[in-house]
Amino acid sequence: MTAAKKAAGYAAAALVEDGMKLGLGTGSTVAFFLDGIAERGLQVRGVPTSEATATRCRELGIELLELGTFDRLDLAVDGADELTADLQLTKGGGGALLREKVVASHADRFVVIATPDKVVDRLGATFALPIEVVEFAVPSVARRLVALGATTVAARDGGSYRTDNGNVILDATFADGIEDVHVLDVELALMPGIAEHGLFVDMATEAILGREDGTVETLQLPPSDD
Ligand code: DER
Repeated sequence: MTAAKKAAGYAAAALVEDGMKLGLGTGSTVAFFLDGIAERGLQVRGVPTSEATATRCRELGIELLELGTFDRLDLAVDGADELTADLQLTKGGGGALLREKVVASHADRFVVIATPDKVVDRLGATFALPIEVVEFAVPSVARRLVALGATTVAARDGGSYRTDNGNVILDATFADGIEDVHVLDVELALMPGIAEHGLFVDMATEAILGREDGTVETLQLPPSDD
């Protein structure tokens, strides 16, 4: 899978231009994106979505940018755990979903980098949906997730895992997949105790899928009916 991830990461790095303000995702595919930026010697600034990405940027000499110092980012690039052909995403396997969503929400262009095996018909059936929850509310949120149709709900690492924000992650599976991501997106957003959830609905503008032979395929949003 390494060559495929590298192909996707480097293809995304080719989209970067000098002077851009970037959103910098988290994960093993993004690691190649960061390498690609550094190899091109571009003068860019980026908001990291995790402590791990911030550390890697410092090592590579990529200048860091803080939230609140800009309105929009030119481009955000991040991985995904699952995606559908219409670019709805599940994210958070790496635990950074809250910062990833905040950063992506500022981007004019949000490019997902992944491998073709992550493309599914329905989200949430094969890879659990990660939900970041404040510790106090974990039992409450877990019960409510089951009431919303989750088949299994498990606190990551038996409840010992903490995000960069100090919260717990509940991983929820949906045996038949999530029927309507727009509905669940709103239900989770309104549930007290959830800090953020890993459904990224109508956020990605394109996806670059890397293959083991080094080639890539780009998925674009289907034309809208309007
Ligand atoms: O959103 C996430 O947390 C995902 O894990 C994602 O970034 C994918 O990481 P990967 O490139 O290591 O598979």
